[in-house]
Amino acid sequence: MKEILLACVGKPSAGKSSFLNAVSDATAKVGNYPFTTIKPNHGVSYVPVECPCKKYGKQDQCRPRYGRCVEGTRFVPIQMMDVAGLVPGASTGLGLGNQFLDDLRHANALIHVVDVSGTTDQNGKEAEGYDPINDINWLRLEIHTWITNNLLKRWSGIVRRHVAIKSNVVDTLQTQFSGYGSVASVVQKAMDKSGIKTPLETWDEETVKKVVDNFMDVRFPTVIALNKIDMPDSDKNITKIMRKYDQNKLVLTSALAENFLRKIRKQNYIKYIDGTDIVETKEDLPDSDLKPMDDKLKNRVEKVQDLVLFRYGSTGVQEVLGKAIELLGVSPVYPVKNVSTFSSTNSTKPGAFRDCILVWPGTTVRGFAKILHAEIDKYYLYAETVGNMRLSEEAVINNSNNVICYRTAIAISSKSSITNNDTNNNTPDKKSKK
Ligand SMILES: Nc1nc2c(ncn2[C@@H]2O[C@H](COP(=O)(O)OP(=O)(O)O)[C@@H](O)[C@H]2O)c(=O)[nH]1
Ligand SMILES: [Mg+2]
Repeated sequence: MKEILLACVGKPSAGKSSFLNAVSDATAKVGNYPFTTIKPNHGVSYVPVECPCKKYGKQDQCRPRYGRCVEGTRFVPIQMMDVAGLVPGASTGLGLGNQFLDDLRHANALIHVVDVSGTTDQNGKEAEGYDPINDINWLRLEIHTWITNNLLKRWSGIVRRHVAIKSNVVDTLQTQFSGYGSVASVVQKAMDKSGIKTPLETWDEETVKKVVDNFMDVRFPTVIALNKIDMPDSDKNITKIMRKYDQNKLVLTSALAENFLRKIRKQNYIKYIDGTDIVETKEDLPDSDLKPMDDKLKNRVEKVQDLVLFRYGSTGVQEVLGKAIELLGVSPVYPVKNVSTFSSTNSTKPGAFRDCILVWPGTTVRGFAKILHAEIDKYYLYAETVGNMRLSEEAVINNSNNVICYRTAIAISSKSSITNNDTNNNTPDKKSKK
């Protein structure tokens, strides 16, 4: 499938590369100075979703083709991008300028990594008592200015054409916004949200800005990761920000703590369960094969526990991805060839719930057939879910019908399954238009 792409944005030294390291396999370069990562860096991460293997007692047989499943929590691959070098003034060419903004066009959602410690200024230079609220504001403003300027530059031409061809507002705007990976339904939502009813040819600059504001909300859902919560001054900044912003979009993180825990877990000093505050050492598990730690390392672990794990419950990095998926509204679907064994083949070969695909909200049973394979759509007979219950073609896929088996008029070779079909249309760009 075409993976979901999340873009990590934020000022230099906010902790983007560290965050990416903490959630992915790719090794983004880490450094304490601006522009470490000149080229946008793509990596793979895994988002946790509920796997039906638990509900149906198939945990032992659950064999994800991609990602993994840990006791009923399925980790589904998504793509992450490091958008480095975004500084105030980027929309007018400062820093590495528009190049970074252009990268955003491919992202489904943004993760704004904010240094909540107040120890770096808006350019990532060392500072004291800097207010991170500035960063939340200027970054949004840069993206806003970038989109607005692109629009205003051509405004008179846009209006002339709009009037000449008697177009409607959504179509006219969609023509302009398609470059940002938008579709008509996104523009429609943005217009509904903005409540603007006046004809486009009468809009002033303020109205255009309002439209862009709403477009941004719909097109680029953003999770704000308040990073560096382990640092001394973070507390008071967190309280301030929590009061001011939608808490539903805020997550507290320490990328540093997560990377540290992962590192010493790999070195076999601790057992650590991602996304929790559970860290066990040789002292906790004397019979385990864990290595004993010296006092220095012990102290560091205790510090991470005191400053991060016990105070906030986890390092927060997993939660950021979960939140992004939640904001996008995507949900997992599990196509199977047998609704009793949940296997992907018609044989009795073990291996349940091999495939898991994230789909956009509103995806129907028939729509998903198309996403899986053109031939399944072409030779479609019917679809069924657990208990051999038939599903209507128009049924919207949800948590209770997301294990789906398709019956087709001819056998569709398992070789031509979803897994090697990259040309499917499971992107928001092709979402059904209103
Ligand atoms: N204390 C602390 N430092 C962090 C954290 N995350 C990143 N850093 C440090 O901040 C600096 C910049 O991090 P980096 O990931 O290179 O930032 P980027 O420029 O946004 O990619 C490095 O020295 C990191 O070790 C964190 O959660 N806590
Ligand atoms: Mg970086």
